[in-house]
Amino acid sequence: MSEESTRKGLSRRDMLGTTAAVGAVGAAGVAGGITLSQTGAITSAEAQTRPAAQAARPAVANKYEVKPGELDEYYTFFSSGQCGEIRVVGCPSMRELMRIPVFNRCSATGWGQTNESLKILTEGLTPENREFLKDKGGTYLNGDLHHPHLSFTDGTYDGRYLFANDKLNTRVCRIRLDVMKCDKILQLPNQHTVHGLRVQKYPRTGYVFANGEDGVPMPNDGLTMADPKSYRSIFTAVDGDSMKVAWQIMVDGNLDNVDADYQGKYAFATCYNSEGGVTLAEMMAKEQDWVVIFNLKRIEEAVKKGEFKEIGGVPVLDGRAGSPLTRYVPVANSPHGINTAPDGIHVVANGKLSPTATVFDVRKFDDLFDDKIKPRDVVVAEPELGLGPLHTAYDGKGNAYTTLFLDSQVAKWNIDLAKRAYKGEKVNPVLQKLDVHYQPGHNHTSMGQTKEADGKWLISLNKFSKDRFLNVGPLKPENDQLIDISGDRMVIVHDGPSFAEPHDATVVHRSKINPVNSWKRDDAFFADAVRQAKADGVDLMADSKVVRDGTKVRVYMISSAPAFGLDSFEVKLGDEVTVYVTNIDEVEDLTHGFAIVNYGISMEVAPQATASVTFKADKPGLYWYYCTWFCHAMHMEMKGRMFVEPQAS
Ligand code: CUK
Ligand code: CUA
Repeated sequence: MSEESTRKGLSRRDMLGTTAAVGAVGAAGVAGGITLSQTGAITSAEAQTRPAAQAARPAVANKYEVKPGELDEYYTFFSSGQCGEIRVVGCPSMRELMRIPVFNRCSATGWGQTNESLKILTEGLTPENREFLKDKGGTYLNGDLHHPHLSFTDGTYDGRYLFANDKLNTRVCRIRLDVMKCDKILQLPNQHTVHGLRVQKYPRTGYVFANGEDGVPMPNDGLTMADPKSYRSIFTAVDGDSMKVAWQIMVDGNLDNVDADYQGKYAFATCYNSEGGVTLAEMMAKEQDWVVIFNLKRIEEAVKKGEFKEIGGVPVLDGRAGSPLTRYVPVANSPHGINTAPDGIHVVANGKLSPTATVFDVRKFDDLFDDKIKPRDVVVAEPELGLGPLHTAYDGKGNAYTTLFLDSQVAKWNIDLAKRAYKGEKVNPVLQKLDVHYQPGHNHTSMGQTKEADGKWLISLNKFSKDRFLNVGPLKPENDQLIDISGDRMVIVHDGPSFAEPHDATVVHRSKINPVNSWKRDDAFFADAVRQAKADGVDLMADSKVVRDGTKVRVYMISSAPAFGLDSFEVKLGDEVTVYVTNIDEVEDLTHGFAIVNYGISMEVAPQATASVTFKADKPGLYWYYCTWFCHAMHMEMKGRMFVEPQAS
């Protein structure tokens, strides 16, 4: 079967008439071992060698050098895939500005160790997994963060939140953009993995849509697991304000990527496994899969009327074939990304195993749900773009940019020309193909996922960097290439290596984001610490003292460069110790850290924040604690001693 698919892939390439230098580079066995990837050589529709390409380079229209001290025009929020964090990168400099730990453990900030982060990492777990993790530290230590998307109001970013998925442990996170910290993590019941994640664009977010990629039995208790016919894939709408599941809906097939319209009426997802297969061969068997469209108003009404089953504590509706809540539109084999254009009308599903993209007109969806037209009648174009179309971005000027994974190219094409070609006119919608290096997955334009797409920058997130950077051994970085799209031709202006992996990104104009410089004392992030201090009669901003409560010891100290409020403190063997550090410095950028040597404790305390950590004092002796964040000329001296008395209390 996989040999057959290889032949299929190659014949598609031959059919397209591109020059395939097969196997020269890139026999990396991607796409789950399909040898299709062997076509991932340096090939070009422009048939250029690299020096020639440089000679033929059109003038760059955009300024892309950001001099020392100058600020970038855009924030780029990169997911980090299997690293489990968010990375904030400036565009166009592509300088990394910050990392926001989410599903990973972070040595620098103590994310995954501080009480404040552990609360966020544990409170949203499902009951079964809370039980499962009971003796494993209470939470997962890893994740696979694919899709970072900002909250919308009225079709554009409102600067409140960023949402992202964890494909590994079926979670959705929310990041507050005022402090650039994660404040909520929700694990979805009934569902197995969250892959595609997008948000409601209108009137606001609103819903966060989360695709369950793989089907499992419901309930997944081991009693019926051998029969794939009992597996169900689930689509979830999370309420982005409360971070609770609003509703779930069961579908046929599986769910890959998702997007929503600009009218607040529909969400739509690609399905590459309409077969319900459990092996590669089975999943690729049919020539056609589909896009499933969700009618949000009808779903909300059905929830109101009680037309659901409550499973795992949430309402689950049935959206399988024949349901009034969904429609299934057939598209060519194994579609992947689905992207709504800034015109608010067109939606593109990218073919992956088909060299085409399928363009829908959302204005036709009402008629489809009223059964006035047939599913395929919502399709208005199906341009042939090249091999392995995965994701599409837009410039707001009617053009689309689709990544071609197998061809290692970006295809620029015009939506209107594609529609005319679909109607039979002899026009070629493809305007340019640009080599990228190599094997692009997602791509993103500046503001391109909003109605304010500005057509200035395109970032291609390439899965392979191969020879583009100094060799760092068998494990190589990926390559995010910055492309100037402001002129008629796309021009690559920057290569940016990044470690596993720049999976997806959102490029946001800086005017949309307004982070603070220091924490507000009434912030919910450390409200528990404030509450406990109050109960102990401690003023967190002024007092440094030890409060004993049986075998529980609470150590409160302020930090003010270059000293902690306590030069030492004493506990007894076996005590449960909680250290609360409050950074009373108000100076911008003056972060302290608190770490205890050989106790494995380390955390960040940003200006005006309180951070806390709880541990068992189960090792007697003297342990120095010190400040990990360089804060002062006397930073090395910012330390103290923890005495753990050998006699238990
Ligand atoms: S999916 Cu990976 S390239 Cu997770 Cu966004 Cu398309
Ligand atoms: Cu405080 Cu270094």
